Amino acid sequence: MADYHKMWEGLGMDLATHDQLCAALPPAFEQVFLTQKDRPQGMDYFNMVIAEVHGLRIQELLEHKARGGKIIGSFCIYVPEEIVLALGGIMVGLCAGSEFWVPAGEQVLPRSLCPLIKAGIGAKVSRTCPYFQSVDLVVGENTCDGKKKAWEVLGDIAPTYVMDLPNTKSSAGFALFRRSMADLVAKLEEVTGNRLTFDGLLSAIETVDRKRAVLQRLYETRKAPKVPISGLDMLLASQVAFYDDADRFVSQATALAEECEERIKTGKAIFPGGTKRLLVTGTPIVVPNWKVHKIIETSGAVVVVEENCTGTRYFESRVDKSGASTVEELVDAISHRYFDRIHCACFTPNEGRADDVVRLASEYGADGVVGLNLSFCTTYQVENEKLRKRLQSEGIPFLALETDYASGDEGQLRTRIEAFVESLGR
Ligand code: BJ8
Repeated sequence: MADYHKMWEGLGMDLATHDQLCAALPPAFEQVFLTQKDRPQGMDYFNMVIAEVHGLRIQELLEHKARGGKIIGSFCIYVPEEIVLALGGIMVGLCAGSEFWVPAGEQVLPRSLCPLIKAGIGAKVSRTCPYFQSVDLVVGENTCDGKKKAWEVLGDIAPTYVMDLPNTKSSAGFALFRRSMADLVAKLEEVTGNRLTFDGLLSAIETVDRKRAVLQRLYETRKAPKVPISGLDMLLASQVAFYDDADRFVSQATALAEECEERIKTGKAIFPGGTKRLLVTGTPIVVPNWKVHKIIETSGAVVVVEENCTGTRYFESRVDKSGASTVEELVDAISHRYFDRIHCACFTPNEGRADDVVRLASEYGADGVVGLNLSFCTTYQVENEKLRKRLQSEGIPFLALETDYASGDEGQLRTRIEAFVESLGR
């Protein structure tokens, strides 16, 4: 990697602490990913993206800013990237999957909080995330209690806007969501200095749809009896989708999908016959959190699908723009896509998620379901009970796990996962 210290210094980063983070990532990546056998060649691109995660992409974002473009950060898939793109902005998912940032987060937040929130805020507090240092605005959202209160803390140290979200999927809930969408459009128009146009928004919808379509195409290959790509590699590709250039991502992911499809034709499998197939559902798995996938895939099983916000919830549905002839109608269509089709446990009730888990388990031929939730995520933990009952009624084995980003519980997780996988063979 080139020397980016000057760029990082210009972003006001804590260089000494950031150097420690940069030193820790390559060996962790090597141990998790490069020890896998028969990885598709198309993964080389994604390896490179991670190697350059704080370098090349940041340089591109800064070039975009130098041309007058804005960078918008987000922590949730309810924040519509189509609108950011249509206004000449670039949206980046502010990765909050590293234990490295948790202690800094705990300086300003309670310890008994979800690690995703602590790491997210900790990345800003410690000034060690060049994405956070580059953003012109963070769009937070009123989803879980932890996040909605954390935005108040973040607002003191970073430009923050909070999207108000309802918590029921009712018509009143949709009306609130649609109003919030209009408010967000106004805010983003103010920040970017641009106005939404019909053609601009249509083109942005098509760009984001292409990204979602290629993720769907990649996921489809995991339905094959001989899985052509590991869950770990697919997880990495999905994580990269949240901050890579959209067109480049589509072209690289398309090449990877073609390679996986070719593997299916030739019957090339990367796991031995009889490997158990698991669906993982629950809270988002953001970069560089690869912990549980690694344990699963070294415990006699393969992850074939993720029902979460870094998996199917992100890409399964498209914006139905048919019949729209005005900007307002396109924003209506976007609002429906997000509100109707994303089933987050912050909503009550949230039956759509259990329906999706059952459907996906069947489509992907899963032998069992792992409910993987981050510690202190109350909404998803509570929802586990209804999910467990539903899966039991469908005859689908279920294992509920709760964990954070630290490595201390890896042995215990492995014991439970191995026992679960073994039970699937009976
Ligand atoms: S749409 S899942 S991305 S809110 S931060 S809820 S893990 S306690 S991230 Fe989410 Fe949007 Fe919903 Fe998806 Fe729990 Fe942690 Fe809260 Fe979390």
